[in-house]
Amino acid sequence: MCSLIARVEDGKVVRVQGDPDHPYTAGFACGKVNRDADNVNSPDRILTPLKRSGPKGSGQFTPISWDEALDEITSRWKAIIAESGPLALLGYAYSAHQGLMNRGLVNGLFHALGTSRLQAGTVCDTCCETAWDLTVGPVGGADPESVVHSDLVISWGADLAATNVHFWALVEEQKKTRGVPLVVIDPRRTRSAKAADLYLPIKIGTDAALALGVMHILVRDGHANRDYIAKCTLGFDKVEREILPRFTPARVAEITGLAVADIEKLAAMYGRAKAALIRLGEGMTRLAAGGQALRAVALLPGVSGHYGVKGGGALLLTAASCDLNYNAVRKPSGPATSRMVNHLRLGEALLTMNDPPIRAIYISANNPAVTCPEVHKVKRGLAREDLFTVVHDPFLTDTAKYADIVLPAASYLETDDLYRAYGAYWMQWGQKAAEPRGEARSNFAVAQALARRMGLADPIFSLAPQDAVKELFKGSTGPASKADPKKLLAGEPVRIAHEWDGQPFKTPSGKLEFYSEELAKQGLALPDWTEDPIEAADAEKWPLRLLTAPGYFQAHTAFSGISFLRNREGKPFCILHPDDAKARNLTDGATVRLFNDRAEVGLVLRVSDEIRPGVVLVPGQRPSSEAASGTINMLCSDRYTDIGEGATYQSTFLDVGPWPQAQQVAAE
Ligand SMILES: Nc1nc2c(c(=O)[nH]1)N[C@H]1C(S)=C(S)[C@@H](COP(=O)(O)OP(=O)(O)OC[C@H]3O[C@@H](n4cnc5c(=O)[nH]c(N)nc54)[C@H](O)[C@@H]3O)O[C@H]1N2
Ligand SMILES: Nc1nc2c(c(=O)[nH]1)N[C@H]1C(S)=C(S)[C@@H](COP(=O)(O)OP(=O)(O)OC[C@H]3O[C@@H](n4cnc5c(=O)[nH]c(N)nc54)[C@H](O)[C@@H]3O)O[C@H]1N2
Ligand SMILES: [Mo]
Repeated sequence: MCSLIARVEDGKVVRVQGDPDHPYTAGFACGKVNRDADNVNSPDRILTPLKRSGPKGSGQFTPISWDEALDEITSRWKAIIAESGPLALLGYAYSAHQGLMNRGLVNGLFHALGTSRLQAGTVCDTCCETAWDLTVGPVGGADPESVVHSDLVISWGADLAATNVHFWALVEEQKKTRGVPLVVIDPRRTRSAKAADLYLPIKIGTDAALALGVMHILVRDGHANRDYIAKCTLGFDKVEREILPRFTPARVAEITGLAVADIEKLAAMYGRAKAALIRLGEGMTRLAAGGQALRAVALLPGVSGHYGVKGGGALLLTAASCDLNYNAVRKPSGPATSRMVNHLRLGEALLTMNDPPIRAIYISANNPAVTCPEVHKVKRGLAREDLFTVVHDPFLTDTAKYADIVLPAASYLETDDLYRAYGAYWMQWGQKAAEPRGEARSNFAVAQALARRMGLADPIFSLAPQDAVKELFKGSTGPASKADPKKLLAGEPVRIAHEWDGQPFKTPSGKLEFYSEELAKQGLALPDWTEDPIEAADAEKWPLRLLTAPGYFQAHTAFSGISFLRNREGKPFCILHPDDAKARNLTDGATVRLFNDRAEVGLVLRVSDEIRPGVVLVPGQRPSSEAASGTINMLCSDRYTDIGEGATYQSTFLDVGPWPQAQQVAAE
């Protein structure tokens, strides 16, 4: 999203700052991006291709040339394809900080080769996105800039001050200048929550119950917008009859851990508002019933009719509204369908997939040895002697340590790309600010080099980025298609919001779907909240539940090459409520052991009442070398969410105790 200015001296990026001329981001860049010069210049950058010279995972490598690296990769791939077919290859490429071209063309390479395909993003947003698509349709939500018309803002499971800073600035301005109230619904008293007029410290995984409770009260108090419901929604009558009677304020209070008075207050504020804007976060969907949670909240503005009012409605993502010709880059050629590998089940795929087994993997812009659930399975898979692994990354990550060949990646400041925000309606061409350090190469360049050596003739693999980007606009529709290529390539930001005419619905019925034919097939026809039986059984066994939230000074592991930010974030830590710490005789600052049936990890303890008792918060995911021991995803299962086959980090139950080796670690 951010529009940035990079200062370059003698070919070296010396400073990155926000571009004051951008209409939305307006000169602001967050504390992480402000340090991106340190990321580009980090002493930890890999500067040449590397070949493994020790056991897998040991991190022992010797430098080789690009020609040697590319020759080895393509000769191995050709041999594997000849013996086992292209499905034995897996391209496992994700997003990091890249735009549409650097991310897209790596996928394009594997699409054209006809390999096994990555069902990408299940680690992140497929649950919330699929739930949104099945409810509202594959369309963008409310424009965050419409908040200037809102009379109530609800941040529902999003820590805006951390993950949506530009919108946060606008929200704060509305609060200050127009007195627009802010409600925050989050199990953690986040920085955003501290600024709220009403903060609801909801129990993890109970948002559907709260949303249905608010609907119950709206109906009870005559605040349901019957005209809007009749005109623009499908199946509300069934919800009203079969579901809402069960969600009385008293029962919702019991489920959510909130006070009846607070639930009533939220419903009254929402019922009175003329244009309430709900900013939906992804955090609440990373658990077993995450899809139903997202869906219930996304339905709320249908009951009040706020979807039809400028400044009202709900926003999860904006990306779906940008109708570029993505296939030009992502799917230049190759079979229409192929074998799929779920992003979050990498370990499972590497260990058990057959006919053919995965014999080669190419990992790019992703650090699954830290960020995937069942991390130990991922590592066991990557340790397979018969697996040929290539990792393309600017850093020697936990994952790269398992590679046979490591390729040095350029950062976003060292490559041309087209960036489209997913939380606002803007896109922009970001030109290369400096040449890549050492011998680093962009994803785009490496995909092209590999494609040529593999004999792929698609023109996209020989176009310069400035020409390739034009392919994205061929046959595109909507506001993005109207961008003037000259201005775009000159770096002018392009606004891609559609003309506002109420929230569009692109479901099968063309309406907001309270009842979903598609979801009926899996027994989820209507929004509902029920206790998940596996979670309930785990909760019997383990006293604490895991809450994950973003690291304030880290984003996953991508900024771990910046020592300033590493230090600001502190050593990998967990947070326990004072009551839980006391009951276990644990004190602030001690190294503690987090454990369940799956594994144990060692983190520093912080004691704070920013969470409820019964919860252990572990912000971010940190490289194993930074913690006393391990990474948090060793404790998380690779079970799927109810909708969208997403990750369920927060369906993790565990306990915390003293770290037996604490003294030893301190001595070291
Ligand atoms: N417990 C828990 N686990 C989670 C989450 C959670 O909330 N809790 N969140 C999940 C979510 S939302 C996500 S998106 C995933 C993120 O998971 P990952 O995508 O694995 O995230 P990063 O650690 O940022 O890894 C990105 C890698 O890309 C590299 N990189 C940066 N720029 C470039 C480039 O231009 N080219 C190449 N080739 N590489 C580059 C970085 O150095 C880094 O190693 O984690 C998921 N894991
Ligand atoms: N600083 C920083 N910024 C980031 C990232 C980062 O790691 N660090 N990651 C980036 C990525 S890849 C993504 S996908 C986005 C995600 O950004 P968001 O969509 O904002 O999602 P999360 O940050 O995962 O979670 C948001 C909030 O949900 C809360 N939450 C957890 N469980 C529940 C629940 O059951 N109910 C409710 N109501 N709330 C709950 C958490 O406490 C957290 O405050 O952020 C991006 N921005
Ligand atoms: Mo994400």
